[in-house]
Amino acid sequence: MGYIIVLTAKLNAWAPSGKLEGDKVTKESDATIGIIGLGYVGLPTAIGFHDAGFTVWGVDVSQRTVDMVLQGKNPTGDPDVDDIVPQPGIEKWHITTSAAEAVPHCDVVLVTVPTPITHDLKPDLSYVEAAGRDVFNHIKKGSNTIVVLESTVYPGVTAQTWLPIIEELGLVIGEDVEIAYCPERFNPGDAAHGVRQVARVIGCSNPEVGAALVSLYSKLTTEDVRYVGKLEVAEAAKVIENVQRDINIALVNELARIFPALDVDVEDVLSAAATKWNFHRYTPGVGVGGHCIPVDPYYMIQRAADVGVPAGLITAARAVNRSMPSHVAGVVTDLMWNANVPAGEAKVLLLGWSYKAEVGDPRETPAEPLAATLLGKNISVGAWDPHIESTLYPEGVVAVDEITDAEGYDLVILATAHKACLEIDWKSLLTKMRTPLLYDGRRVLDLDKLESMGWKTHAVGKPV
Ligand code: SAJ
Repeated sequence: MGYIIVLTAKLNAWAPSGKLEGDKVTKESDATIGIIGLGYVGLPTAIGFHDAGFTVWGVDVSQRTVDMVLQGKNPTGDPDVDDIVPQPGIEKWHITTSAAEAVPHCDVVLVTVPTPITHDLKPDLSYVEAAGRDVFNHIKKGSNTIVVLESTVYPGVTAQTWLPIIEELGLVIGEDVEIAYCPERFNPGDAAHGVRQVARVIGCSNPEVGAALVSLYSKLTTEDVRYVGKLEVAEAAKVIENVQRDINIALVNELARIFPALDVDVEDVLSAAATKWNFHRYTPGVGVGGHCIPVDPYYMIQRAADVGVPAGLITAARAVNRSMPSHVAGVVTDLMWNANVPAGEAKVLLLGWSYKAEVGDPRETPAEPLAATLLGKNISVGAWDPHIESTLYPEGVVAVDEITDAEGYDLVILATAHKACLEIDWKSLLTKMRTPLLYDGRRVLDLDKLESMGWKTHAVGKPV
């Protein structure tokens, strides 16, 4: 009976209705939410629940992150978080490096830790395991704390990773702890799709817990929140959302290699096709970066391999997108040789380094393999990105602190479509170029206007 009373207490704490019949819990009871991992996902989530009126305990292993958040500063690279970090001294906002301190206070603990891939492209679940162990180690017996994984994984990870730990620690599902999965689903650098504006799905083996979490997350976001059944359904939904995106981008990247050979600009073709009501428009580029799209497909590939089912399309899409940096490096090398740039003296300037516009995040950025391929051809590489700290560039890449310092280059590649990159003084840069070659790696520049200025313009998917 203890279980039902405890869970009812939690249901009631979040239920939009009032007191439950014959129950001592009132609507005003204040659920406390723990968030483990205060990165791009965790910190906005913690802030969102705090703004929704909950008491929040935020935990991060990084003392630097904890110190910055406690000072009201934003340790992530997402500018949308800059102005919303609660200021020192605010109520119901507790930030610590210690799960031991935080977890006993929490009714629900959300785990928002990285799920990267290893160097040999396998899922790395070490953060999920470590965070789970840290939480379960400090759960009070009989508390029926609900622990929710939000990180992107493949179907089965939550149960396979956490249930053995729960059993090892002698915890009882339904009395001490419940586990659930609710994928994070928002887009860094896109205020329109923050934690309070995106639809969510909840997976859990216990429908009552699923209902409680629907009620909880409905206080966080204005969009649809639904219980979708067992953990694996929600885990699969999130990973295939990003698999689909990777495949769609791979299609336009493959077309960006085919159509120039037919003397046709792929952008003209895509724009024409986009006049059809159900054609989904994507844009070819120097490559696909970030901590989601180029990573998540490997989780699905691994899971399919585990059960002996081929994932040829998903694998092929990854191969196409991973090949774009070297493809672009080959194209621009030929452009420089054809412009009689002396071998061994060529200098290339990358405009933008971050994996996508308006964020300062170098994770899996295609700029890195692009630069490495150019350096491997004995071509010097400089990079200017106002969103990236100069210390983050890999060895061999010259950090250009001010775009006005850039001179003597033979080719400029727009690698990231930051507004700041698009709006540089192109005339001034042109006067400092040794060879006026320009390559639009994101198909966002007005090439005709730049040609009229004196640039020799080229672009991904455009016939040379
Ligand atoms: N990219 C292209 N062509 C496109 C779109 C993107 O080359 O048409 C490249 C980008 O330059 C970047 C990479 O792909 O290097 C990923 O871009 P993204 O726009 O998908 O941005 P992400 O990685 O931040 O993806 C997030 C994801 N959100 C979550 O996982 C919760 C993704 O599911 C979203 O669809 C995406 O934001 C979004 O923009 O909606």
